[in-house]
Amino acid sequence: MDSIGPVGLQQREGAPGCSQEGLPCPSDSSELVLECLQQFKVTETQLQQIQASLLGSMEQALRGQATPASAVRMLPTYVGSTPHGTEQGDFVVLELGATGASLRVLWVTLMGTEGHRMEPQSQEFVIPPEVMLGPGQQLFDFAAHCLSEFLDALPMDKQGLQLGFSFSFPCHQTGLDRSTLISWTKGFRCSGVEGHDVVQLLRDAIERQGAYSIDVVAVVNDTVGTMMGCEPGVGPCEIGLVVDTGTNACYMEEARHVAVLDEDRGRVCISVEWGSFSDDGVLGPVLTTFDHALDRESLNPGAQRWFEKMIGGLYLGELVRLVLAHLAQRGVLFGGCTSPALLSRGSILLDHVAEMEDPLAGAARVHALLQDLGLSVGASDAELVQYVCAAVLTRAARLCAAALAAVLSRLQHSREQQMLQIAVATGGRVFERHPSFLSVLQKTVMLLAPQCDVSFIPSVDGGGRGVAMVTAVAARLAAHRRLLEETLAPFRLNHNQLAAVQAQMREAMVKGLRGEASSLRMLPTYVRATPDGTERGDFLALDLGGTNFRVLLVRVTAGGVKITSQVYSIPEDVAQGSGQQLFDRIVDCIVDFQQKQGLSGQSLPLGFTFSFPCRQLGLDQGILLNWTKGFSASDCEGQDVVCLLREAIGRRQAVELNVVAIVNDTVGTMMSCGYEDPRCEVGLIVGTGTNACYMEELRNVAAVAGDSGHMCINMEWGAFGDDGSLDLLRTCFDANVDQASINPGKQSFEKMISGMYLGEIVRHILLRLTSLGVLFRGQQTQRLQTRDIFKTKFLSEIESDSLALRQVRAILEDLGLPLTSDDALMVLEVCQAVSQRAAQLCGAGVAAVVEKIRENRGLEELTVSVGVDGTLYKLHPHFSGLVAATVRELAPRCEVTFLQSEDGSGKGAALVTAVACRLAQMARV
Ligand code: 0WK
Ligand code: BGC
Ligand code: BGC
Repeated sequence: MDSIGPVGLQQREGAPGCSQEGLPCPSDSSELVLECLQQFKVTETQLQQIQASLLGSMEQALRGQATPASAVRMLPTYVGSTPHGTEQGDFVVLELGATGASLRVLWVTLMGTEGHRMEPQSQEFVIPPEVMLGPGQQLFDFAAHCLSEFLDALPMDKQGLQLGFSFSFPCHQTGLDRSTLISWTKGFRCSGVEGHDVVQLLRDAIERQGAYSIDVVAVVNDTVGTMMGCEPGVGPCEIGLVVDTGTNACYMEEARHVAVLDEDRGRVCISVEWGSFSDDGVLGPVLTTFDHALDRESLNPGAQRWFEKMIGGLYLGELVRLVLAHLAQRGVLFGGCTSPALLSRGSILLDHVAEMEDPLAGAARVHALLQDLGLSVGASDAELVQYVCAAVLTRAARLCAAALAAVLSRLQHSREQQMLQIAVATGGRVFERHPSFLSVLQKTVMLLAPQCDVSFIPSVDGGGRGVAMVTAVAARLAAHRRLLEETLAPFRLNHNQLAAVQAQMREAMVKGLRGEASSLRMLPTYVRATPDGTERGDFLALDLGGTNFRVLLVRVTAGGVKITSQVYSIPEDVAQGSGQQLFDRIVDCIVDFQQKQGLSGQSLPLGFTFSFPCRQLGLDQGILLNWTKGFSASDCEGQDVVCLLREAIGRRQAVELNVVAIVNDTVGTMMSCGYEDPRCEVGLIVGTGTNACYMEELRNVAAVAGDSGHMCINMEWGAFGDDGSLDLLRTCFDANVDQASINPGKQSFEKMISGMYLGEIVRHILLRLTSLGVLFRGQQTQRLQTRDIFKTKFLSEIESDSLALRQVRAILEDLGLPLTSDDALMVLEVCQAVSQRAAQLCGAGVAAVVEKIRENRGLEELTVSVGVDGTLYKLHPHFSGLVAATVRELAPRCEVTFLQSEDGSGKGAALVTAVACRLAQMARV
């Protein structure tokens, strides 16, 4: 294979185009040809060096380390799996760039696993040179024209056409249907395309053509189409190798090794783009003067791409021509005579080389072809010319083998496999036309990658079927994305919808304050002022209604507030048991706390944060209107809970407690933050439940006598919309959650916002998307059918920016959900949609409150602070930011500061108690 033998030569002195040098004798000619072709000989060592350097460049690019221009690009293709064989449907495929100056349109019918294989229908269109070098719009219009010409001729129904675009140039893909051209190769150089999304350019051209509505759902590199087109029976090909006008390969890489993708599971197809490999260090020694000459006159001189220019079919013919011209000018061939054709670029094409190289018909063809080039072919010329063809071809095949061996080594690395058995799908006319190319390639690969058992599977239709496979997958994913968008659309609230919620809430506030029918009860709390800093003393505080029940000792001194607290649990059976049981449990905890804090026997003033709707008749009187948040203890609703507590204390011997105040957690939170910031006049809770309170003008509070001063109003906005005013926004998922709750029809606003419900809303959406086949391959799992299995805290975890998709998958897998990376992405989007709606609705509520305060005071601008507490608000990565943004949008004349309460509302309850004690003190003196 390495040795190239000599044959006889003719002589002609002084004729134009003939060399003036003395003509060598025949035997010398063949020596001279051999000497000339020597430089096309690439040694095994050189091939191993090229293999190693290419492998190094591949791994550098995978790690996302900036690689010099002359390296491979390693471009992710968003193809994550080899075909399942389940793909079905009719697809149009447009191939541009694989075979140089022609494009091909195919109609491919995939029959899935059951059906037999249908032969694609196709048509090839030659691209005029001025189109390959002209404005990009012209090229894409030409493509759209060919598409409609092809479809016109087809008898099929052409509704809902889905197209896969095989675009064989280096592109940065950001999705299966989004791909930006990096740079043209292979004789193309249209303007206005590099740096642009070629799918959009094709969509625009099809639109301009206006003949057919075609949905371009996928763009694929030809190597990927070749790999995906591999006959399923043969076993999945995991490498796609193309040698046509250009050359390139793709392969299935472990996703975790691709730095630009935050994936840790599964595989992704990488387009190596080895055409741009030009490491002078290892390629310099094998580059010939002919390669340099070819590069100088190429469309992209110096663009390096040495590798492609030594292997790609667009260049092989030219290399042969340059060698023949050189040998002719040296008098070694064709009697030392050249011809204008021999001296003109591109006169020897890939097909010519294939014909001339053909061991059977070759010699005769050589004569015919060279005569067509105006050359007089001597006896030995034909054989010498075949040597030249074989030398150029052999080098190309061996270099290609070195590159393929690099990919095989990479696969051995990434799969930690010593022995690798793999199938390579091959495509391109160099394979089809030059039988020796594959055999040289195979032999050289066995030499360079002896531990790899490689089978070469010629692609049957140039990858058209493979592109249709990818298009089928893309179509399925696009359909899933559409179903996801349709499902989540009702959660995407626009400005007008939010402004409507704000206005409806404002209206409900006014009606509630007037005591008219309203879903907002607007309950007076008998807290008339926020703390003024003069409060002092030790106070006990209870905090019931959130995630945890807490007992606190609050010491208020001149130096500030010192809190000692203990968290106790309220088991569900107690929260949903008898009222007596619940309040006895509360007193047990108090006694336990007093013992631990050495307070036994002391009767400290006690403030009771009771986070449920209570109609207060005074600071220490609160009639429970109805339970919320999973509480339903009997014999409490309609009762004064302060009495219930005192009765429980009474039932417990030797316990003295002085219950001074009952406050809602919103009020406690406002007071607690108001102690630090006197502008804090609003309290907001977004935790298990949600609610808000604010300082209203007493004159506006019909239920309480007096026209001056303020009264803190507990809005109980959780119930907003219970009158149906939110029905336009409520989704079927909200209805599912409401029906399954222990208080259906109640707390509508709360059930769209708060932590007790968001996880359930997400779970119901996931169930729907699974039933639509969009998620988890349509497999409903027992786990996902389980109530409350999807905790709201998962939303906070899944949506945290620092969490890579893989961690999202880990959370979901712990839930026993069989998911793919696309599934994880969709679950993330579902969580985002649900939490975003919750935050926006909450923001619309706060905007209504601060605007009310501003207008109450007839102010142009209002500066106010809002004290906030609640696990969802505090832990969710984006919730607080979205609330603030919505308030800025809906209440632009209010400067609102959100203060996260550090000590919870227990401190606030103690401060309310302290104020009450101070006022009582003053009243006594
Ligand atoms: C902490 C407060 C408490 C309130 C709770 C709400 O001290 O009064 O009820 O926040 O948040 P959750 O615990 O329901 O998330
Ligand atoms: C392109 C590749 C393509 C190869 C084979 C090269 O010029 O950069 O994207 O796969 O040709 O067609
Ligand atoms: C209760 C409110 C409470 C809110 C936050 C709601 O369910 O009705 O009273 O403020 O939860 O805890």
